[in-house]
This record gives sequence, structure tokens and C-alpha cells, in this order.
Amino acid sequence: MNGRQMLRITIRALFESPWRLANSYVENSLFQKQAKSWQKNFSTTCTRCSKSRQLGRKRIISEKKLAKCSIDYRKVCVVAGKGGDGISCFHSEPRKVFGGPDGGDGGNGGHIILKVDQHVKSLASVLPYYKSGDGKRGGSKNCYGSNGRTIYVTVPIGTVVTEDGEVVAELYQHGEEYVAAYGGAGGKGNRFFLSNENRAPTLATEGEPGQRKILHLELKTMAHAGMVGFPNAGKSSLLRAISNAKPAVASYPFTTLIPHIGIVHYEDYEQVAVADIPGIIKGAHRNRGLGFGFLRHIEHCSFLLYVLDLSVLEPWTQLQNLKYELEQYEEGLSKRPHAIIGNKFDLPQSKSNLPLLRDQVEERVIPLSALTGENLEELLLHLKELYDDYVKTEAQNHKPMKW
Ligand SMILES: Nc1nc2c(ncn2[C@@H]2O[C@H](COP(=O)(O)OP(=O)(O)OP(=O)(O)O)[C@@H](O)[C@H]2O)c(=O)[nH]1
Ligand SMILES: [Mg+2]
Repeated sequence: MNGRQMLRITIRALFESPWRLANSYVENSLFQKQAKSWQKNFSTTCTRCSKSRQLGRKRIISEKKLAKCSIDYRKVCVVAGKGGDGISCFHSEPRKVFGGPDGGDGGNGGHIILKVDQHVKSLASVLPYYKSGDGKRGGSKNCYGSNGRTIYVTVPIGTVVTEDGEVVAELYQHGEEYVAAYGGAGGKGNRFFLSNENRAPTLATEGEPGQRKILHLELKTMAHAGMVGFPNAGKSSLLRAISNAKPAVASYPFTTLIPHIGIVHYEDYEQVAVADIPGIIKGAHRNRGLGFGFLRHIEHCSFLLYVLDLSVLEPWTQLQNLKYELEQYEEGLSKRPHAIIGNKFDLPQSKSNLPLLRDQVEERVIPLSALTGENLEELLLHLKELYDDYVKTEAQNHKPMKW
């Protein structure tokens, strides 16, 4: 190596080393940035990088959208599977001439079962037609055909099943099952008919057809108490005041389009379910207003809360009309254990109307204001009394409904 070459190498080394340093520094910082972004994406241990675990606010769905999703009536055609046929055949094997009958039985057809699920809230997921699987044919060598697939249809609590106008099932408990259509039994193979009298039967039977039914599923709201009142009486406001339910409130009639259920919690861990039923008007039993479709939701409430607007002229006429509508829909419905609530007590007209209402009706009237929360305690105490009476009477007959 001559002197010139030596000089070139030294100059290059002098220039390259800071470049290398700078280069490695840049690479390092880039890598660190990349690692940080990975950490952000994948790390759950670092509080700075991990996702916020706070519960998000519940999205409020409009009443119209809710009403569209909550289907409370369905007509369903259910066809259960046919049973598989049994077969007729004889065992054959080398050096075994008369092996005997060995035709197997057919499999049973699948059933269609309605199953109650407390997480399902409407009949929206129920389809208009169901057909379960057919059973398979029997086989030779005494092989049985496999059973058809059973279909489970999940329905909400409070589903009432009717067939030809007759109630065939009322499903009120979570997990309860009702066989809507039985699958046909599988046919018998000729092995089944083997007897001492007949050592070589050739008879084999066909599988039976499954049941076919047209069912009407109706969802009836299940709550202890049902709030009944004219539109704008303040039912939804009252439910908001006594429970965590959030039905829409507005100053126009028919704000509520579907029943809403709120739970009132008491200190002894008892929970009373209160339903806000859409407004009822004169002639509701003749399908006026929102129709009698909503009156059926009241049927299953054990006691009623008549919510009156105390600020209107002659509030007792509201009560008479409400009772009349309920009575027209079903005899004795208005006479269920009930409480009369005079709402909007904060308004000046209500103060003067209260004594007039008390003169007109024999039952106890609870004046309150859902808006200001005035006298809500009296209602809550009376609600508990009604609930305790209900539990006592139901305990003698069957299990009281608990939430
Ligand atoms: N001043 C006063 N206004 C009330 C009170 N309760 C309810 N309101 C008002 O009355 C209007 C109707 O209230 P809602 O709770 O929507 O009445 P609703 O009975 O549920 O009406 P529908 O859903 O149409 O049957 C709203 O503007 C409420 O703010 C109250 O105690 N005092
Ligand atoms: Mg309402």
C-alpha cells in the first residue's frame, strides 16, 4: 500500500464514522417510535396506552325506531319433520343362508320447540315458517336411521301461544319450553316384527308425518304494575322518576308507542316491575287511538296505577273513561287492585282540582308531581303495599313473579 492509498483510507474513515453514528441514531429513534406505536396498539398493561375501560353512555334509541324493532305479534307456520321409514331386509353372509331379518327402524322426525329466553325482548327474530329435519331411513344390519334435527325458536318472557283461537301455552319462566309441533315417529324395520310365530317377517312400516300447525304468538308485557292513563298524563315522566327506565317524554300525545318497563328497587331487595303503557283514549276498545293492541299488555299486570292529569278540568272523567275502556276490553279488568295517582300537582289548577276529585271518587288519591318529585314517597310506599298483597295471594296459588 503506497502513501496515496493510505491517505484515501484515513480520509474516508474520518468522513464515514460520524455518518454511521448519525445513521444509527436516526435508526434508533425510528425504531423507538415504531415500538411505541406497537405498544399503543397492543399493550394493555400500560395505563397511558391502554384503552379506556370506562363504561360508555348507553345509546338512546328513538321511540319510533324502538317501536319498529319491538314486534309483539307473529303468525307462524310450524312443520315438524317426518319420521324415517323402516326397511325390510335379511342378513346374508357366506355359509349363513337364513341369517334372519335385520332391517333397522327409521329415525324420528325433529320437533319444533319454543324456548323462553329472558334476553330476547320481542318477537322480531321469530320467522313466519319453520320446518324441522326429517328422520333418516333405517339400514340393513339392524342400523337405526338418525333422528331429524330439532329446531328451537327463542321467544321472550310473556309469550302467549294460540291455535284456532284457543290458548295452548303461556310462557312466563326463563328456560321454559313448549313443543309447538311433534316430529313423526320413525317406521319399524322388519327386525321389529320377528317373533316365534313369524321367523321371517317382510313387513316394514313407513315413518309418520310430523305435525303441522298455524300458531299465533302474542307478547304480553309482564310487569307487576301497569300505568294506565290518557296521553300526556305524565306516565313516562313518572316511570323516569321512580325507576331507571328512560321512556321518551314530550308535551304531545302518543309520545310512547310501546310499553316500557322500569324496576323500582326497595331496601329489602324486593324489585317491583312497573310498565308504562301507551296512552289510552275514549274508544280504545274499538281500536281507536293506538288501538286495543295495548290493552292486552294490561291483562298481565297484577295491579294498576291510574295516572290522571290533575291540572285538567274534571279529572275524574278521565278515571271513569279509563275504567270504562278496560271493562269493555275485558270484564273485571278495571277492578283489579289499583291506586289512583293525581299527577302534575305542582300546577296551580291541580291544587283546586284535588278536593273535587276526592269528593268524586271513593278510593285513595295520591297527589304527586313527576316533574318536581313531590310526594313520590307516598306512591312508592303504596306500591310496596300492593306488591306485598300480590305476593301473599300468589304464594297460595302458584309462584309469584319475581324480577
Ligand atoms: N308541570 C308538570 N308537567 C309534567 C308533570 N309530569 C309530566 N309533565 C309534562 O307532561 C308532558 C307529557 O308527559 P309524558 O310523561 O310524556 O306523558 P305520557 O303520559 O307518557 O304521554 P304519552 O306517552 O303520550 O301517553 C311533558 O311535557 C311533561 O314534561 C308534572 O308532574 N308536572
Ligand atoms: Mg309516555
